[in-house]
Amino acid sequence: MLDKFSRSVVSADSSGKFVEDLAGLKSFVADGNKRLDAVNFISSNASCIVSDAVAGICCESEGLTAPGGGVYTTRKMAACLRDGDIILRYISYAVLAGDASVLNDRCLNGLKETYAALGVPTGNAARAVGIMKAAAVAFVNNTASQRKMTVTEKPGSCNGLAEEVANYFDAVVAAIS
Ligand SMILES: CCC1=C(C)/C(=C/C2=NC(=C\c3[nH]c(/C=C4\NC(=O)[C@H](C)[C@H]4CC)c(C)c3CCC(=O)O)/C(CCC(=O)O)=C2C)NC1=O
Repeated sequence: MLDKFSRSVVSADSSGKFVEDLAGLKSFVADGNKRLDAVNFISSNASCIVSDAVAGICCESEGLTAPGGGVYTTRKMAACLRDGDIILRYISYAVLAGDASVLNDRCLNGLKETYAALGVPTGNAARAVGIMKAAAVAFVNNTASQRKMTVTEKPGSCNGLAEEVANYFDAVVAAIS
């Protein structure tokens, strides 16, 4: 697993250079509190984010809860909610580290094959990830209408971080599609 610092060292070493991305590392440090707040905001709303996404796909695709559907039986529904939780948790690790390697190596590696083997509908799974993305981005930007946090930062100051978070969700969709 790499974080923003170890990633810089590994890539400098592989080309035999000193670390050059010092400006990038400096802003990573400077934005540390924003990053911690973003992780806190995502993780403290995790069950809401996940259950809303799974409820969303069930409303949109009624076949999912019908006999033979992807979440038919409480066992499968529980597995689906758990997967949403796992994915969100690994994304929160990536946000903390400022690097996607923990998400890629420990969560996404082989997930597409697992879903194919079990017949988990990846289109619906990708849609659930998309709904989680919209919610998480709203939390990071502090625009979630019902759950605003009191922060000293100006509105929009977490745009860059929200974009990074969005990219992690996009990576999940790409990995299972
Ligand atoms: C380390 C990280 C990690 C990941 C990523 C992981 C995923 C994961 N999801 C699984 C199953 C599953 N995943 C789902 C998920 C869904 N079904 C749907 O229709 C929805 C679209 C979707 C929810 C959004 C379901 C229903 C199963 C059970 C499938 C079955 O057994 O038939 C399984 C098979 C074993 C099990 O049932 O526990 C794995 C390994 N496990 C891990 O340990």
